[in-house]
Amino acid sequence: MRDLYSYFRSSAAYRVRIALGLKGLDHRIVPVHLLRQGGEQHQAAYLQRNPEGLVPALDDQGHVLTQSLAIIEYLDEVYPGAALLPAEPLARARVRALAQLIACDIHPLNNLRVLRWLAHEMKVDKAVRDAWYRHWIVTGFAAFEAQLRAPGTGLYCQGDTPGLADCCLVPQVYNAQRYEIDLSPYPTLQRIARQCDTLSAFQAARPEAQPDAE
Ligand SMILES: N[C@@H](CCC(=O)N[C@@H](CS)C(=O)NCC(=O)O)C(=O)O
Repeated sequence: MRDLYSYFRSSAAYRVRIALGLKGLDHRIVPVHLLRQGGEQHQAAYLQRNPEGLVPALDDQGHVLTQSLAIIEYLDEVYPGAALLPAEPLARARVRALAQLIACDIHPLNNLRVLRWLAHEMKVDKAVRDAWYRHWIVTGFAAFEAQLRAPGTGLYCQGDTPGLADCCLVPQVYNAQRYEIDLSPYPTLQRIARQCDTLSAFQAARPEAQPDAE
């Protein structure tokens, strides 16, 4: 039994949904509503699984894992099938750097709890919060696009098979599109995201395909 604690719009959970699909691993989605009743991620039952009060968490045969990148690397190490990280150390480091550019340097600045802190504690109005959100995406995407100009890039972020960096890129592009960010300055990033969207693992992981989609 494998349960993924997920919210349809969570980009960190979206990364893991893609990885599960690419590995061909059966799983059940357990929705955690991030907004309802002050956020189900803060309820005691969920905090036992992830004391950070963030999704995703993966229960893999009774072992509870947190942090999307750690979960994806675990799945890659434990289960056969499509490799999500290349074997060669320099290529592996490049994939991790691309993944972390998004997961560590863009996403946390735009997370729900940060936006809420800006709104409620700092009294920042919506227009300024939206400008903040867009700023960190365009700053990160400019660097990501520059990194993609390296020889390692192929059909996907690294070579011609999808992997960890693509698992991170596609959900971040989804967020950028929700905020109507112009992606034309990032042609390689856009091309790779479109390529990913042709694959069933990416299609099945999309927010609108989730059981808790609204
Ligand atoms: N570094 C964590 C980030 C997890 C995270 O920030 N999840 C967001 C959704 S994408 C969340 O649960 N937010 C709830 C909140 O901010 O209250 C990971 O990669 O798993």
